[in-house]
Amino acid sequence: MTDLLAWVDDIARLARPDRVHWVSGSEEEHEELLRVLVAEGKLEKLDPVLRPDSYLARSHPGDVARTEARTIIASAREEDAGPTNNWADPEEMRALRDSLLDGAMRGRTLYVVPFSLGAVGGKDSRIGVQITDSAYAVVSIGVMTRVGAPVLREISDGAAWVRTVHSVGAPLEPGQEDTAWPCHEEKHIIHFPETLEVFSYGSGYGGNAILAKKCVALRLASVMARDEGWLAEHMLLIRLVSPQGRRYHVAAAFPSACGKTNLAMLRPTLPGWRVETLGDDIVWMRPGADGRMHAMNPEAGFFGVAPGTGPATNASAIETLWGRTIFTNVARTPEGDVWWEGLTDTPPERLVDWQGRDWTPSSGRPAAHPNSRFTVSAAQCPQIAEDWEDPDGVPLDLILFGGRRAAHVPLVVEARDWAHGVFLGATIASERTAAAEGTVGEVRREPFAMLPFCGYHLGDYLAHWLLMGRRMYTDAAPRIYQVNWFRRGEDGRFLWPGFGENIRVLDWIIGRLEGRAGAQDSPLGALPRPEDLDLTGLDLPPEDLEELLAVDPAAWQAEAEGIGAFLETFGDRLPAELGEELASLRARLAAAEAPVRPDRP
Ligand code: GTP
Ligand code: SPV
Ligand code: MN
Repeated sequence: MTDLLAWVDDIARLARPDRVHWVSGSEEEHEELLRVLVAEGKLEKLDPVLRPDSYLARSHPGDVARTEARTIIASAREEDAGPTNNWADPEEMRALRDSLLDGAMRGRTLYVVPFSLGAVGGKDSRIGVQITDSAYAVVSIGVMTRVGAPVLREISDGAAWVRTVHSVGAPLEPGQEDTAWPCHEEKHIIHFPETLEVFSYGSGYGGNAILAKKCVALRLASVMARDEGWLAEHMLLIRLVSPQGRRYHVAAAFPSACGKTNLAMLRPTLPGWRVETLGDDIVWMRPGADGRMHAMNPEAGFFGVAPGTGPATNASAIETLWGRTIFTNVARTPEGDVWWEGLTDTPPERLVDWQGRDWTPSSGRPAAHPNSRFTVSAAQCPQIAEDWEDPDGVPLDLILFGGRRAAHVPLVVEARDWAHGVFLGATIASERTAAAEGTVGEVRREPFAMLPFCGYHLGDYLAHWLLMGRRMYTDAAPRIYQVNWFRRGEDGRFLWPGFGENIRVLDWIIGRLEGRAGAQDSPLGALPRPEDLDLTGLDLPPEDLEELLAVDPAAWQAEAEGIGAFLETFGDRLPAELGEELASLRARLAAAEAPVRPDRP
């Protein structure tokens, strides 16, 4: 506790805020912060009948997503950050931090936010403290994690904790008027993996500002997990209940804005199936004494993508957002409710867009920002599992890897074993989305959906995954599959209906686990023949289905080249098993002369 007091004192002396506020985590405090944010013009209160206790924030147009180019792993040795991370010298970064923090909080309040990832006191939970000068960040952290007095008690009882400092970098001179979204053009998201510290400067948005999320629960936690023998992953977590009442626990890694929240809240279209939500973005898992992998969601809320979320695609999310929600960068209706592309088929005639400008359907620009988000407590999800906060977590049966791929990658592929599954995870590629700055649509490798989130050398990370496989009994380890909901036809439309219909793929996978579903082999791994999928009631043209299940060896030879070039960047840190997996993929592709087409029924 004296450590904590001394640290807060040090930062306060440097940043020179007007006042220091220790966040208690009480409901009254949360309400008061929201009230102040409204009074300061930083949040707009939505209509209390249409959207009770809900708020809208509009960000600065230059601060709308994670800034990967400004995200740094400042490990002592450059090679420990690996080829996929930006590295900088930790001593230089400490000096930069001190110079940026100098007077950075003048005219503002310094909030001290103790947070717990996982239930407070849970055996696998982790504690951190975020210092921030953004009240918006404070209320967001309060939704996304467990915060306040109970966490402080853990710290005073001697629990270890990680130090994170966040400043929007916009001090106020006496008499200077504040802006609705203070931030700084210059942004730095700096991680110190050896000392488990984060310093974030200049941005108020999402993972740049809610440091418990990507900075701690993934980048720092992946380092802790490597050292302690567990895994910190960018995954959703669900319980799938079959028509026979059998329960399966499924984790799935898809890159940002590639379908985790949607799969986490799946409403199956096949009768008898049920999905219970456990988490939508981050999973911590560890091999247990029973030889199985045990998984838990360290978060307490959802920071979900708004566009595309509608009653037909994700009815559960829509119900979750009934009220008590903070929306950021969505559009507002004249009645004081929210709107975004995909919420309804036809847009309202008039809106105020995410930048506060008048908008009509003929404006020729989206009303909501493509990376607009909702922040809401997980407890509000109508299908949340009743034991979602259980610190023991759940035993994992299945792991899915996926990305957004318009071409080549089939709907689903089965891994032969753990090493092959790790190869599938390692070689996932995906079209870039608006969740981070960069060119939307460009295909890049996103191993394990962790490219921007692994806090150490990705080659070592792949070796760690292989090691975790050896920490489980072979028959008890989760089975691994690769999926792709985003295959497109030549005309650009999605070939697979997705969303609730994804249960048909899960049904096949569970059928494989239960030994009742058929498959055919392909150079990539086993995949279903058309007759192996339950397509009852689905109006899917046979030629689309054929395309979804086809493997084109020529295209895949080119893909294998790309995979080879990517894996080579890991040099001697690439585990030999993955080189062997690639060689065996190439051999299987060479042996398959004609395109592998599923046998027609
Ligand atoms: P992050 O919060 O950034 O990590 O994103 P996420 O992986 O949780 O993605 P999310 O579920 O929010 O989906 C992102 C976008 O993809 C939304 O616009 C969804 O409507 C869309 N989407 C999700 N699932 C599917 C699907 O099965 N098919 C299609 N076509 N689109 C989908
Ligand atoms: C993601 O980009 O994967 C997110 C949003 O979940 S953020 O928290 O901003 O990283
Ligand atoms: Mn995410």
